[in-house]
Formats: sequence, structure tokens, C-alpha cells
Amino acid sequence: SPDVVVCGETMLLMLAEPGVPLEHAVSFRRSIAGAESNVAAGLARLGHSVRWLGRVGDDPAGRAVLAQLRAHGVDSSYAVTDPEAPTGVLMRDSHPARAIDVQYLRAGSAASRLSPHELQPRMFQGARLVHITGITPMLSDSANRATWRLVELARAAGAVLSFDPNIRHKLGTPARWREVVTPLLSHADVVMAGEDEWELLGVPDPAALLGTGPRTIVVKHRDKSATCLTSDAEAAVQPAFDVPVSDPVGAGDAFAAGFLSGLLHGHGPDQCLRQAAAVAALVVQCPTDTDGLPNQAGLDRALAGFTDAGS
Ligand code: KDG
Repeated sequence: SPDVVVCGETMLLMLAEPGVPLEHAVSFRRSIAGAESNVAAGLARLGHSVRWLGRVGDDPAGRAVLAQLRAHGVDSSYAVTDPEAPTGVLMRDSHPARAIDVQYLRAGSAASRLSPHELQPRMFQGARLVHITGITPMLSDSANRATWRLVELARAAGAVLSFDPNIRHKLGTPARWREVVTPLLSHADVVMAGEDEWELLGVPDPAALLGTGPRTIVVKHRDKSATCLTSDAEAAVQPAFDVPVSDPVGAGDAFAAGFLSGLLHGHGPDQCLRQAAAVAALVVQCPTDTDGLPNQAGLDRALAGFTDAGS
């Protein structure tokens, strides 16, 4: 049985050629996108056994998504293929110094029809870690109910529940994010979120969440440094490693994969944050959300080579 279970929407990614705005791009790179499966791919690459739960359409995009998950070494044996709804598609461009244009073709997707009854205890048996994001409950009412079922099933399996709100403004207003996602925060054991996300969710002082449920809180600051707060240790702080950025999308998921891999190995907050920063630094140097994900040897090499900015 897998160590890690993730659940969420994985879309076909059509990534415009580097630097070219979406509406002018003529050639596209095909890959996959989806916050949860990015974390799954990152953890699998680092040697953990990972299962992905989710839904795709009975179409070429869905088959491509499943094939690429398998190529990443992620178990997709419980994936559901919906004959009546399409696989979601994400089209975007990438430019290190310009806002990235993201276009979703995902309304009514197979993944958005996720429902609680499809999630069964056997899928979580033996899991040490379950990772979910705030995207899933924002997809539909049934996916929101399914997210609460995920919380329940993770708890019943005795797994650590990790949560990243992953706020995407195209999926709802700030008020809607607060209404749907804020109540989930206190049910997770580990919450990783950006400073702006904590603020938007109405939690300006994330440390206040310690003691209400979460035991590990990560705040990703606007200057790209990160702080890890726990109830039993001093706050750990990690600056971002200074690397040339080619495609920043996926940095948060890469960060999560590095951090969670550290937790699974029993590392303390300092080492978890260092790994998180290193995996993120490797991913932003490559196109797509997942191309730069390192294996353990690659991560070790990077950690030995990076020096903290400013030191
Ligand atoms: O975290 C990177 C994501 O933005 C991307 O892979 C797509 O999950 C995604 C979403 O819903 O925007």
C-alpha cells in the first residue's frame, strides 16, 4: 500500500513555447497540470510510493493524463474514467518577468464531478500522509463534500493530513474561498500557504492556528522565504535559493513535495524547509510544472551546491 495518497483534478497542460504570449503561441508542449498530482509526482520522484485519486474523461486527454501519471511513477489504479464529461485542459504561457496567462477549460470536467461516495477507506489503507488542496472543494458542491470525506478518511487511516489552499482567483471570489476553504484549515495537521493566502482566508496570524488542530504551519513569504511554525520548536526560517527562473508555475507544489518528503523521513523543520526550497528552485528553472523535479540524488546534489541567499 502507498505511503502517500493525494486527490485532485489533473488536467492536460498545453504550455506555449517559452516567452511567447498565449494568443500568439503556435507551438505547445503537452504535459499535465494539477496541484495535487504535481505534489504526487514530486514525492514519487523522491522515492515515495504515491497514489493519485481523481477522475478523467473517456478521451485522449484523459488517457494522456493517466499515462503521464504512470510515467511519473504515481499509482493511478483507483482513477475513475467518466464517460459523460471531458478531461479538463489548462492552457498557459510562461515568462519569468510577465504575469502568466492561464486559461482553464475545466468547467463541468470529469474531475469536477468528484463525489464523496467514490472515496473508500481501502484507498487510504496504510497511508502515512494524505495531501489535498483548496482547489478541489472549489470545483463543485459534490467535490466540496468529497473534500470533507477525504478529511474523514485520512483521519480514519491514521494519516497525517497536509493542506495547501492553493488559491486560484479564477475559481471563485475571495469571499467564496473564505467560506469554502477556511473551515478546512483547522482539520489539517500540516498547512502550507502563502502570506497573501493566509490573509485572504482571514488568518492574518497563522501561528494562532497551532493548538486548534494543525501541528505544523508553513508561511511562504512574499520575498520567497518561508517560515515553519510548530508548537514544540523554535520557528525555522529558510530564504529561497537564488536561481534563474524560467517557469515559476509549480513552485508551490515542488516546495510542498520537498517539505513533505522531509516529514516522511522524520526530519525537523529546518531540513524540511531546506528541501522544500531546493525542490522549488530546481522546478522553476525548467518548463512545465514537473520537468525539474529531482530524484533523491539530484536533491542531495542541489542541497550540497546551494548556498542561502545573503549568506
Ligand atoms: O500549482 C500549479 C497549478 O496552478 C497548476 O498545475 C494547475 O492545479 C492547477 C490549477 O487548478 O490551477
